[in-house]
Amino acid sequence: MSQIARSKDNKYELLYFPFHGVVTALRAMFAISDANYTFTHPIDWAKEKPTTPFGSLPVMYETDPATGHTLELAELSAIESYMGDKYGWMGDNLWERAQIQMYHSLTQAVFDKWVTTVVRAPKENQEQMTEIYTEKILPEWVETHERVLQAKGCDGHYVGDKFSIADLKTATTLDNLISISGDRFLSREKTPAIFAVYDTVEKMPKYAAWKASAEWKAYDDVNKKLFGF
Ligand SMILES: N[C@@H](CCC(=O)N[C@@H](CS)C(=O)NCC(=O)O)C(=O)O
Repeated sequence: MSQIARSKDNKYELLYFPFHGVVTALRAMFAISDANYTFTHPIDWAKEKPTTPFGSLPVMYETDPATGHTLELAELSAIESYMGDKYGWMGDNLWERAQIQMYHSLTQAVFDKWVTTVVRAPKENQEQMTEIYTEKILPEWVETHERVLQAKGCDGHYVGDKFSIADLKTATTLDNLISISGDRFLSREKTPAIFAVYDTVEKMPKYAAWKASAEWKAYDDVNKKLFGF
């Protein structure tokens, strides 16, 4: 199995629903890599659910074309770190890797909290939960990340001078956070260091091409229809 995981010629399939959901950064990882990949979607989720490792998506399948053996990996963070390790987006040493995971985890958490506190709240509680999110949870993330990135010198990266999965997670999540709160907390004037990360990622040619693609736009349209952003 670890032999298969080491190969760079493998074919990847990323199974997830036909919207961005939680995989905006993960899909971008495939798009900016040179991996041979396809994005697939469940046809009948109720039937397919029990066939996945933990009854949820995303799931990544990685096949060695030489042997036909397939590895199956679930859990968003595990897949993102795995791709990050494969493609060199986890820093240059153990400590950098840990720092990258720390910032990546903080940003994944601020998105997950939106889903758990607001999106999944009963209709009658939604206004109150939105207020808790925008008054407390989101400003805390903004303050922490702007402070950390300012201290580092506003250079467009969380760790070292290289692109990492922490940079990508913030860049992709920022679009959602701005949809939620407008420019109340996040703007080029108020949070220049966070925007330096955003701009650095947006300028990556393969990322920009992916974000401009019809495939990305199709996921975006469904996302907007279902979740409003
Ligand atoms: N812990 C999982 C959670 C993923 C998750 O929440 N997936 C949702 C879609 S965003 C899902 O599969 N929902 C369908 C279901 O639970 O039946 C991860 O990090 O990958």
